[in-house]
Amino acid sequence: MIIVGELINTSRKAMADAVNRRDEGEICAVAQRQADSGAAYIDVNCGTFLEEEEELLPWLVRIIQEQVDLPLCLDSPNPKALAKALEVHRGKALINSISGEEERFAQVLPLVRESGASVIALCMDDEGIGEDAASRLEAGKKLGERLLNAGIESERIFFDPLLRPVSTESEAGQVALETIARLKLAFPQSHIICGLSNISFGLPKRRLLNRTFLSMAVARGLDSAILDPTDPEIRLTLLAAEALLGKDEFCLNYLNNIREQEEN
Ligand code: THG
Repeated sequence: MIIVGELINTSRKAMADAVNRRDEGEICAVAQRQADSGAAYIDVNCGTFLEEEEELLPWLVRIIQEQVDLPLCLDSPNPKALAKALEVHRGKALINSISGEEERFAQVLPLVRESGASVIALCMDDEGIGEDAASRLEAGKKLGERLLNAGIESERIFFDPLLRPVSTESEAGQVALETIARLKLAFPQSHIICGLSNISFGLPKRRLLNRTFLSMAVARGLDSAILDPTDPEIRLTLLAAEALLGKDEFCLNYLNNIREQEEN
């Protein structure tokens, strides 16, 4: 499972405050905790700062990569902010994101090509986000084919079925699960990712909903997620799901982790 740490996002009040104070110590500590918890990428999103995003995103990339030796998931719909962040990013980033929207596709594709980064491909286009799995899959397929035709290798593409809150869209979980299964068949070499915590907006016991959905999604082929890696329950759920689905030979990873816990 490729884990992307979600905590450096200014939609979270604590992070908005830290960025406002330009509190490098606090921001880097949050990055370090996620790295220590097994994140492969650290998501960086300062989208709530709108006007300042083009300055702030590269600043965050610089200070975080001085602290942790990990690639970052550059989370912005603004191609200029992405370009400036890529200029200072070390290693191969994960660009979050491209979509089938014509303007966005045209502006983000050159960044993917020139940087050699991987990219999150949102299953949507100028028609918006489809209501059912068939329309999400269609948008995802078209986008995937355009990326492959542009020379982006399958392994660099992370499809995102787009997870919506079940509090306002009861079918959102089901639609995403079906889309994941069908994306997996259509693009077996690519990755499938989702922003896990979206599912539980507006409901109590969000972590319960997040980790329950995670195990269902892993069963359908999800192999990457933007989530809070510092939540110990979510890590255990992932270990259990992978063992139960035959993704952990002889359950070795499960056994080793449980033993480690018992020793502590
Ligand atoms: N797909 C892609 N990228 C994404 C998302 C996605 N990036 C953003 C988001 N969705 C994933 N990241 C988060 C980060 C935080 C939360 C949800 C998703 C979250 N935060 C609490 C809140 O806003 O209520 C935090 C409260 C707080 O601490 O203040 O839920 O789907 N490609």
